[in-house]
Amino acid sequence: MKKTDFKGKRVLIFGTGKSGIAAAKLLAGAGADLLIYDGKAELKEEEIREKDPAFSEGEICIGELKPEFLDKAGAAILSPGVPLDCPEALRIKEKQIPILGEIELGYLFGSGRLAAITGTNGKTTTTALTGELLKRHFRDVRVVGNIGIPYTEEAASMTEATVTAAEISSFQLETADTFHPEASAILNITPDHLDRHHTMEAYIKAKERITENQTPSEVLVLNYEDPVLRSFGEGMDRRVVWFSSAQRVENGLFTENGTIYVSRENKTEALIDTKELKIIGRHNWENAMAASAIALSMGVTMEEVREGLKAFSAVPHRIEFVAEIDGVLYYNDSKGTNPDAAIRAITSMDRPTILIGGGYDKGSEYNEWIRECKGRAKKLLLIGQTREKIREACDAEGFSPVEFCETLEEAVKKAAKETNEGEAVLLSPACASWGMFKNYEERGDLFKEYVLALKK
Ligand code: UMA
Repeated sequence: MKKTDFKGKRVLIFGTGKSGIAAAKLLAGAGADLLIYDGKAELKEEEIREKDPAFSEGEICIGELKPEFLDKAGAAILSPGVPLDCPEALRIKEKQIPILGEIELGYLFGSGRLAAITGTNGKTTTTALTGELLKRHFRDVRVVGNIGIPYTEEAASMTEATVTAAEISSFQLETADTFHPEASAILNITPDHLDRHHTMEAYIKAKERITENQTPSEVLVLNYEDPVLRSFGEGMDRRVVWFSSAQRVENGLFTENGTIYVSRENKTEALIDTKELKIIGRHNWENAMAASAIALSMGVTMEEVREGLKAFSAVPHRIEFVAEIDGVLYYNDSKGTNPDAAIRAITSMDRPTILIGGGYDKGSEYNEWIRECKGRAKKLLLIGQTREKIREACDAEGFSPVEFCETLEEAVKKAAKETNEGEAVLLSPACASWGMFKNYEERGDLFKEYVLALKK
């Protein structure tokens, strides 16, 4: 579909969260008539109207999707959280109503140059960092997508001079059809969101869609140490730029003896000593290399990249230092929403740690995470739906002690009581927040609130 196709068209907005609100605003501005739908039966019409002025007009349907909406709609915009195989989406497809993801819509209305980043872990840090590096060189830089700023919120005000860094999740890639970044990156692929994608193959396929519309001369940044990505890149008709934290690569970036190097056109140049980075851990060197690869490919200079890397600090909720209370360090890793992210957090800790984990069940396996906790976590406090499943993994792996808590607040208080000076408390759930919290931000913010309350 084209931008102009929306004028006078009735468009079904599926989902009334951040993406739905931004898409509704954009489309109302483009002269579309809105049909607003949310499947959450508990919602009330007034609640939706009050969410944002964008929903003050237009018909609203909640719970069961009424047939009239399907009869009237000329297109449907899916929020990322809506699976393509849910009954309502299937009904929309059956009626042959064109389905566009919110990202696709943002892309259609946006302008300028675009870099897109995906991966199981590190994509928020890498996207934020890419944005910072681009800002050193370009005047109008936008950072959008899964990071929390919908693409559709920024799209209308973009110009040809705009340069965008977009964090794109596997959910968003499922419905991104003509989406075409000039540079893309896949950071790593480990099991996540299997409740939504059902199989690892489908999850990998979704991630790989990020480069689908790129041409052979366009840049695809890939992690050389990720077996899935290595074989994907080796057969790929793209300008592949590798990064590796373990060995030298040609035409790419690598880390050797604590220094990040850039190798291109038969020349290898030191970029930065990793000690100069404010973000810690090997996984963050990888994020820094991926962001630098994108920025360099878009015209940012080595010196600008170096300065940007030095200035950048961690994003909130990602192994974020919260406070030191009675000699105990508190870290918030609420964004550790899958086992692989949680492994990165626990392996970054350099002192005995009480770990708070558990949450919504996405169908993940926890054994590897628990193995990494051995010798690092002195105790595991579990909350949420996955408590039993994680305890079973602990039993299987011989990890103890483990205790259940009813709430996050109870877990924080218990952790504070049971830690001594020189130790740490880490919230790194390995699970999504849904069910107990609105999102990982709310979970992390509440954690920080409970921790700071210990001071009083
Ligand atoms: N809804 C339905 N039916 C469904 C699913 C959802 O009606 O089957 C409705 C819900 O009732 C709710 C609305 O849709 O009213 C929520 O839509 P949403 O889940 O897409 O959430 P948004 O607020 O639009 O936020 C989305 C992303 N959320 C998800 O992908 C789940 C945000 O990523 C993103 O920041 C935002 O768009 C802006 O682009 C969050 C996330 O958890 C951070 N992402 C996952 C991750 O990082 O692992 C992929």
